[in-house]
Amino acid sequence: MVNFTPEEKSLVTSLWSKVNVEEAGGEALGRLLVVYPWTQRFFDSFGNLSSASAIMGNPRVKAHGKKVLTSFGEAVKNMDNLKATFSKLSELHCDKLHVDPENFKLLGNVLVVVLASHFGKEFTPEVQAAWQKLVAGVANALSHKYH
Ligand code: HNI
Repeated sequence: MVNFTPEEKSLVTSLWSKVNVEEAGGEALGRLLVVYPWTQRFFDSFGNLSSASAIMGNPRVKAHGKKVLTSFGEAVKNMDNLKATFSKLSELHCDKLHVDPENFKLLGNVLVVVLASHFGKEFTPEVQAAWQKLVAGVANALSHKYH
């Protein structure tokens, strides 16, 4: 169970208000598929994933990345309540999609890398620490219903 201080919450929400969800979401999912190629197996219906540039330019990767990061936005709004917020999605990823929960951690770390590259100096160590805590909390919440 993760607890966030008021300072951490404000660092997370103020950065989030400046995130371009479409761009960052597509980039995060695309990079996940490039950096950890075994994650491609969940998306074999998405068409051409044959190279880094094919993946990064794939419109279905972009659209799904936007969907995932939009959903991640629920975490920012519900930082005190991550388990309940992601309980239905945890069931879906476990029972229907069979996604190994280790992948939630990988995506969280890739998202942090994307935010660092988008925000540069603004992504201070304190901001990173708050975000790492959030992505770990989301990964944990999404893993919660696994059995
Ligand atoms: Ni994920 C579908 C949210 C990580 C594989 N995923 C969704 C949907 C949401 C979502 C929302 C759409 C649900 C629906 O249709 O009702 N996924 C999230 C979130 C995270 C996450 C918030 C982590 C932050 N998903 C991952 C990871 C993988 C993954 C790490 C695999 C590597 N997700 C999927 C797959 C689908 C999916 C596969 C179905 C895609 C499709 O439409 O065919």
